[in-house]
Amino acid sequence: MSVPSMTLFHNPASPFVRKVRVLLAETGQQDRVALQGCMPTPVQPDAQLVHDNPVGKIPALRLADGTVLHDSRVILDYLDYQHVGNPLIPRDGSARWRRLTLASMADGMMDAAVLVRYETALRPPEKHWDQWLEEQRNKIRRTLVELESDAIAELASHFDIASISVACALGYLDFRHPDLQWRDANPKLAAWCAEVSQRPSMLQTQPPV
Ligand code: 99T
Repeated sequence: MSVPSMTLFHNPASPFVRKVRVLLAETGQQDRVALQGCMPTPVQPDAQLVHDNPVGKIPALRLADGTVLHDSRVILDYLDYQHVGNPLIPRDGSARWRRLTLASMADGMMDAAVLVRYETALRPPEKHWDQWLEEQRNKIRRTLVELESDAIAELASHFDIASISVACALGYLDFRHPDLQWRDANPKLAAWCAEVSQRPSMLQTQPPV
């Protein structure tokens, strides 16, 4: 076991942080990172985090030399260069752009799902903007439909940046938005999710119950 040389600002509820932790586990780098808990929200920034990341979002990763990396996409890219196994982000060719685009679809679902969470959990009910909420949910629904119809075989082919990102997005929907019942319209995605959720990296990083 090595002494951690990096610090990850994290919260177990965050699907963006979970992507980082899954990649660390999948590439055998968990021991290199110490976890520093924080719970920033758009209305309650974390002072220490804001010092390191002016945008005030997690994940942020402080390296041994004090450099701070963010956001999750940058951190994943960095960490994927820090191990000797097969890269989890293809380095070039069409695979790179396709896998990153699938990952971006997952990030888009996470963004929409987190915004819905903030609107419903942090804003007084009388101020909720129903049309805005519904269109955020529609972003998620449309993306799920495309993954279900076009991307299952690609996701199932290997567990990399694309699969990690989609798995973490689906885990977040289960955690914060079970009311969306995303499995009903997406049975192939549901079956794939059930399988990859059993990976040690996914089990170790499950959001709190
Ligand atoms: O918006 C804020 O001020 C604080 N929010 C965050 O730090 C969220 C935590 S998820 N992180 C992001 O939105 C990161 C997005 C960025 N593009 C990335 O890293 O990829 C918390 C979810 C929850 O508590 O339910």
